[in-house]
Amino acid sequence: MQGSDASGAGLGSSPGSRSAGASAGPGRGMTARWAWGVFAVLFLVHLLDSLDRWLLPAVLRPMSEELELTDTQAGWLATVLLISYALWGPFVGYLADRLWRPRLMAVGIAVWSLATVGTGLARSYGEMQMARALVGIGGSTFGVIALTILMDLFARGVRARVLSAFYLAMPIGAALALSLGSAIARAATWHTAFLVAGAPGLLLALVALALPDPVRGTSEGVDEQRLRLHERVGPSQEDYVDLMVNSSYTYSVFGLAFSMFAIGGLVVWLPTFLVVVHDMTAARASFWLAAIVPAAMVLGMAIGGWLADRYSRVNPRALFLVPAVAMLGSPRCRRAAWARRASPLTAARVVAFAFGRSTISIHLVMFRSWIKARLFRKGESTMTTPIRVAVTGAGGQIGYALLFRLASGVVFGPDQPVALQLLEITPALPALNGTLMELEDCAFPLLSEMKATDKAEEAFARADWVILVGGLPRKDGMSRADLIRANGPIFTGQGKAINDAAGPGVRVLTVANPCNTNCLIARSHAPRVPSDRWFAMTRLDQNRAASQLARKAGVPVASVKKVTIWGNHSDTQYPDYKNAEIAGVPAGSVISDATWFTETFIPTVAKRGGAVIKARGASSAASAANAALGSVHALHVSTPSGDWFSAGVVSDGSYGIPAGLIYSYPLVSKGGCNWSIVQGMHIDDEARKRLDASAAELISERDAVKDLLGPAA
Ligand code: NAX
Repeated sequence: MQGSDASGAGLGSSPGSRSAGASAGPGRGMTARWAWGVFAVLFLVHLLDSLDRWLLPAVLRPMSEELELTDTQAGWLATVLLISYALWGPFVGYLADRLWRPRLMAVGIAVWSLATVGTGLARSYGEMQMARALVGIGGSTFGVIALTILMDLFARGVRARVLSAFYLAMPIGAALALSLGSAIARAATWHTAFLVAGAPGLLLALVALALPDPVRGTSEGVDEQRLRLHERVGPSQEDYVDLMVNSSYTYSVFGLAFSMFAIGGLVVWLPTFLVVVHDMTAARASFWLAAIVPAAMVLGMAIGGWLADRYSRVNPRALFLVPAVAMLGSPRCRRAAWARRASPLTAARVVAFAFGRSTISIHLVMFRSWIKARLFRKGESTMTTPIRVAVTGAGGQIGYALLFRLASGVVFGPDQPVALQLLEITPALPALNGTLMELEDCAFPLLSEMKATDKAEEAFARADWVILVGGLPRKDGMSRADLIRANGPIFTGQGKAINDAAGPGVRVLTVANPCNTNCLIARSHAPRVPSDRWFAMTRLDQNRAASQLARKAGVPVASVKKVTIWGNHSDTQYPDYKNAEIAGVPAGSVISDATWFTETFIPTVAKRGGAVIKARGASSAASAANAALGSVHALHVSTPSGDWFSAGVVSDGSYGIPAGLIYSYPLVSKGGCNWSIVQGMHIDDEARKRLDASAAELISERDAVKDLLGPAA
């Protein structure tokens, strides 16, 4: 677990850190210790909840015999509980959105504990049904509220693991019910077992009364003041309608409902089944179940949580796929267990059931994240989960030109809050703090949070975008080889930090030069970030090329489309004028001077950076910042039809370029960074030579930094 995430205190602060609003965390003055304290109480209550659920099946036979219940009547005792649980759930949700949740939860725990004691005191089937219905109501109150509290306490990146840990209470409770519960029932009576199980719950209800109530949604990283406002406003009817028409949500709910349908029957009848069908004694059945069920559940939960956390970084659908695979595997194991009538082999059945059960926690992580994001987007515009953008070298000249526009909303749109996580070397932090002050003074409504730090892991924590600007700029007279050796080492550490700390869907844009090779180095140290998430900036060259073409043709720059920069962000790049269009026709038809392209256009674009340095005494800054923001925006939105844009990406071998190089191609995006390389472009012999020359340069740069490349190279 990453420290700050796991702490529940969200993005922590460091000596060099400063926050414009509250950082992601439980809010209401809660610390990480409180978060884990609350977790411990909820875990214990959950354990008791599970113990009580398994106690009924553990003592079902002696109870049925004493009360002379038919199997149907015995089954109804569980059904009554589930019906009251399901019917009460929506009311609890409504109340939990409005009241102090720990108090509401304490009432629920008290009701169910008293009802458990009541089950032990029941003398008739009617009394027993009444007690079980109350257990359902109390359990539902706890179940609904506990999850909402946990998800407010712990950030998205660790939730699957926190929930998996929370659900570990289930196997322990089940084991206690099956072993101790049935032993008490055999040594004394089943009544005593319920009396013993109910009593500790009353004590825990008192403890729950003292728990703090975290601000709702705070772990999503939105400013606490805004969240409080949202708490007051509450969800609208439109939010619920949105939820209902969301297929991910509805499929998940149906999936859960069906899994509960299967599991409900199993839980009630498994001990009886072993006794009646497999001719086991009650003690032997309890022994096997008490050993196998918890082991299988622990295994399932640990593996399920781990797998989902791990693979959701690569593919967010893993949160669905892991439970789906587990559920699909379950019936096969079940059939195997039924076919072999040897009792220990029932383990296979139980393992399958437990594994499927464990994956419920993963469903829940996903629902909650989605619901929160949805509700906040629908509330007021500033309620949306912010996009976390980490910028390195934020105190430099490009950084200064970039941050204000980023915070203003031009990149991600007018409804999308942004959180800035800025990295600088330690000596540059004081100046960067001045920039933070200025950002604060701009009062950008979409800037939900910002911090500056000299620690890469902190800057990249949960980042959705990382813009790597930090590094030495090329000085007049500095060779490219000098620059490569000077900047390359920065990207080994930053690549590792991205790998370890960034969000699951992180995208990385490398601006610092040599940007293609720096991108290659960083990527080689971040094996968990897929290859389609890495970009090197050639947008500035694209913009320069478009401006040159527009100026030569005497048209507005907006008329110039389909400008491609092929290859390296260096003198060997090929600004492709042959496939470019001016006002919808090939650029070559509008500009008839063929020698201008080769003798003026290509060298001007390729050497523009050097010309700016000569003229200004410093490298391009505002135009570079503009290009960086343009690159991110182009990937974030859909590319307008009839156009494309350029960026260095990991070559897949398209256009004969060696796979794995960071090579600039023409790209189109479908939005949400879902991009592809434009295929089928005409490349004549002259263009071919230029494409290959740039690829050769990139290969030699790669060779020059071989010692800096990591495991994913
Ligand atoms: P500045 O020197 O103004 O800023 C660079 C900043 O990076 C400094 O504040 C420095 O303290 C910081 N820094 C250095 N090492 C760092 C590290 N290890 N971690 C975090 N921060 C670190 O340069 P600036 O003009 O902003 O240029 C930044 C980079 O962009 C340079 O490498 C430059 O070559 C590159 N450029 C890339 C362009 C492109 O089209 N891809 C064009 C413009 C620019 O030349």
